[in-house]
Amino acid sequence: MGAKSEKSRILLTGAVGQIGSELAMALRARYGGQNVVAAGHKTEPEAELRDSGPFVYLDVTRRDMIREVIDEYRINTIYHLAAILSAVGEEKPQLTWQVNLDGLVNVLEMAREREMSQVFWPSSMAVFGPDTPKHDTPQETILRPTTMYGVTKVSGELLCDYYVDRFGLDVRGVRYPGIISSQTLPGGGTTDYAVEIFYEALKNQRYTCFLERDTVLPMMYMPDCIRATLMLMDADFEQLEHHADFNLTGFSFSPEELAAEIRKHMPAFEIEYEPDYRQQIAESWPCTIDDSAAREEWGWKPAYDLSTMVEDMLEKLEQRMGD
Ligand code: AKB
Repeated sequence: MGAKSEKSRILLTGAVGQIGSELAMALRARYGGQNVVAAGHKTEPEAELRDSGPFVYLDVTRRDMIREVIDEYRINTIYHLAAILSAVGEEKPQLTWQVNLDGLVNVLEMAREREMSQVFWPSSMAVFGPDTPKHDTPQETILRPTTMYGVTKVSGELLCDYYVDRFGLDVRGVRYPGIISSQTLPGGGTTDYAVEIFYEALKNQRYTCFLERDTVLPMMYMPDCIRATLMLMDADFEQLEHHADFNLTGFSFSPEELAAEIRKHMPAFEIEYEPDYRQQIAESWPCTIDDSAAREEWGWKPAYDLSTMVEDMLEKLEQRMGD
């Protein structure tokens, strides 16, 4: 199970999103553009994504549509990233359930029906809630989230484990922390401030943050996020004790600490704080995470810390915004 003896023919849902757009290019570099079908829902793909391999429009709540794409492109591996994130999830809880969970059931069922060799599905640190220990949050701990997004992620983890145990499907996933990236803006999450701040710093030298100054959250820089995802997919399935619920982290910081790091490069940068409903979501999540299961089972180790991430983000965004 999970052995890559056959050629990978991959379907990536959520390919226009923050992680999907970069994962698509990484997968295409690895497996060849024609072997990675990028699927988006409503948003138009960037030219790089559209021109480097097949692109399809896909509603993951429609199982028949997923089946058609799988059959047309002879897909044997699915990276299922399409989801509604935490902040939008509180505005549209029913839709979040439909997209996040009905979508996942559809993907798992299709993977079972068409005998996929692997499925990747991302969980999130949003599985944790106010009752979970906040520091060094363990792998096995209390999972009682207070957001609909978190509810779908806990349910999704259980569902993935069920498909592993009951049907022998190779399903893998990590609990992503907040992801910081320079290519595609995140949409609808609580950790989005950590990306927006860079754009505003470069454009206006100031940023109004929707979280309190001292709200510490676990984060990760995109190159580490992509590397972790591919490392987990490369791991020997038989050696894995966990499957779709690996704790994962890069480094943790507060808005105030991030602003101070940016100020080292841009001394005039200013930040002010106007917390909104996302503050409550952030407060229900951990400050730091223990990802030793990922380190032990598949060798995870992040490469970036706060200062190297900030340096790289500013360099990449300055380049892109100057183009
Ligand atoms: C969000 O903020 O909703 C996401 C997440 C932590 O999964 N970035």
